[in-house]
Amino acid sequence: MQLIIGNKSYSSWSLRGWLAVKASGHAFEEIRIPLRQPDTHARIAELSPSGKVPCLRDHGLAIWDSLAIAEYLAEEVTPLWPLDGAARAVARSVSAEMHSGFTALRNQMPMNLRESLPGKGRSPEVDADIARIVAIWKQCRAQYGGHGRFLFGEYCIADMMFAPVCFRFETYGVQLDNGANDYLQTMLAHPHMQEWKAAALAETEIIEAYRV
Ligand SMILES: N[C@@H](CCC(=O)N[C@@H](CS)C(=O)NCC(=O)O)C(=O)O
Repeated sequence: MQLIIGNKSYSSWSLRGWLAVKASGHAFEEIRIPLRQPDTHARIAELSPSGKVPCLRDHGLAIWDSLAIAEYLAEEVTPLWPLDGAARAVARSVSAEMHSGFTALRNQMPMNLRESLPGKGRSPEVDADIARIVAIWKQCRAQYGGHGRFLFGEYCIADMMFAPVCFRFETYGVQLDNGANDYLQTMLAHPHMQEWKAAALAETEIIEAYRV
């Protein structure tokens, strides 16, 4: 199994796909292609049908787009989604909402693990995105979290979809109340998040487009 990803400092979509493969327990080869370089497009296009990362390659099959990668892995590793049907439906809903929305937050607070930018990137639109994310986190944990500390109790794909937001909140110093902050700290302490961050901190490329 191979996973094609971008820079760990900047590629939020890659993070989601990478977390899903890590959670699946599969051994995999990581192919890291730095973004926004003269050869980036050609290198990704050779391996990924969409020309974007992440892309998973397994037994000759290419699976692209972070959510499709997570779904592919979830078909064989049941615990990647909540076992309860109602919880699973809501987990899929918030994952899809994250996947297709939050444009202001995405654009104005790009993921950037190697910088500390407290207070930057804020606007009324970003604040509305943050408020919606906090509401999702609280509602999921209150309704489906049980005794676990993740959105649906056990760590699942929904948490992976919000993982880049967690790094963004850390970089941009977004202040959260206790309930939301407890979830943020739970995510930031997850061993896979720590592993990704350590590798990001060891990167050296600087991409201006991801700096605000
Ligand atoms: N919806 C896609 C988005 C993938 C995406 O936009 N990836 C960016 C990097 S984070 C990319 O590959 N860009 C290509 C480039 O910069 O050349 C997913 O979930 O995987």
